[in-house]
Amino acid sequence: MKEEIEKIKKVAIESIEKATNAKELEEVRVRYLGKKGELTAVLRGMGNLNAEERPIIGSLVNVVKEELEEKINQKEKEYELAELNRKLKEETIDITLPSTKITRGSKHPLNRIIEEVEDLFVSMGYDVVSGPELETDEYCFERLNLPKGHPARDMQDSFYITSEYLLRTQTSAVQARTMMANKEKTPIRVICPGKTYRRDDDATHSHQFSQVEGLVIDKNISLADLKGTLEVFVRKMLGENLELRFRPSYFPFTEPSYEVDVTCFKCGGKGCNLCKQTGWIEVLGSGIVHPNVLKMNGYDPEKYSGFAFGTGLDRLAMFKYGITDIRLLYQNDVRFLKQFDRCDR
Ligand code: 2NM
Repeated sequence: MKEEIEKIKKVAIESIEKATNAKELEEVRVRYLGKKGELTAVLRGMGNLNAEERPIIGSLVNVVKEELEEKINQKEKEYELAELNRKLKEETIDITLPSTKITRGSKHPLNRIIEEVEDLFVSMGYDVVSGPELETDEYCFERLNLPKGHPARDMQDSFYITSEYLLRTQTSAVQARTMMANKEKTPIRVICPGKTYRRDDDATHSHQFSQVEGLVIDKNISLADLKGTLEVFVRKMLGENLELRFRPSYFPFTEPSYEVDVTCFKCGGKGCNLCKQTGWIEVLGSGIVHPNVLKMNGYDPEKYSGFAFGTGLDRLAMFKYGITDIRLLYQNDVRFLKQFDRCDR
């Protein structure tokens, strides 16, 4: 019996050593230590032994079992370690390699300007409103005191779609819509930024350009309100120390009307090529809303008054960022756009 056990042990150890993978090792485990295994069979056959031999053989089988188990476990660990080493070797990544660059877009200079203007006016209690780019003759001209036959309505200067519809030539149409929608509700404080269209195309004019117009209507609105507002606007956008000059002008929708000049921010007013030696640069149109405009859009000019202003956002962006050709703002050439990647705002 003893020899039989020693023989099983010897063969088992050989099988363990010969096993080349986890599957073979498992087969060895089942064959010798499993429920139907060879050593288990020896334990079962112990019924034939006498009382003296029984504990000796029993403990021998158990010792052999433990020994084999340990050997199998050890070999199993070796496999695991080898597998781990294989994986570590195969799956290494070179963390010193340069990473794939994520190319990031940048905010368009015009959108920077629009957001800056919006933030400023919202901080002064204005709403930002928008309207259709395809406008009717009625809102683009008629309700803004530009009757039929007015030179600004010339077919040569605008993109007419039909005799009634055209691409808006200025955003004032949105303000006429705002007045009509509110009908004597006051105050109205709005700015309307947006795209506008005219038949023009050179280094300083694009067929599509961007404007912002502002409108305030309330009781007792005066020129002083207009001046103060535009001073804040111009100084916040172009420089705190700049002076404004209000030059009498003419717009059909305002009376009186002013063009607003600002101290040349390049030469400080001394005269240079940018200001054509005048020391001033024209930046805004403005005025007191014409009584006809108030009347036509639902406000009694005896009770209410208002001011309005408008400016080109393209020109503002060009001044601010030193852009010399307006068309660059609309060509979306990444070599141009990339340069605004690191602007502080
Ligand atoms: C400008 C200049 C002057 C203006 C007028 C109006 C409205 F709706 F009240 F009639 N909106 N915008 C206005 C006035 C626009 O742009 C150069």
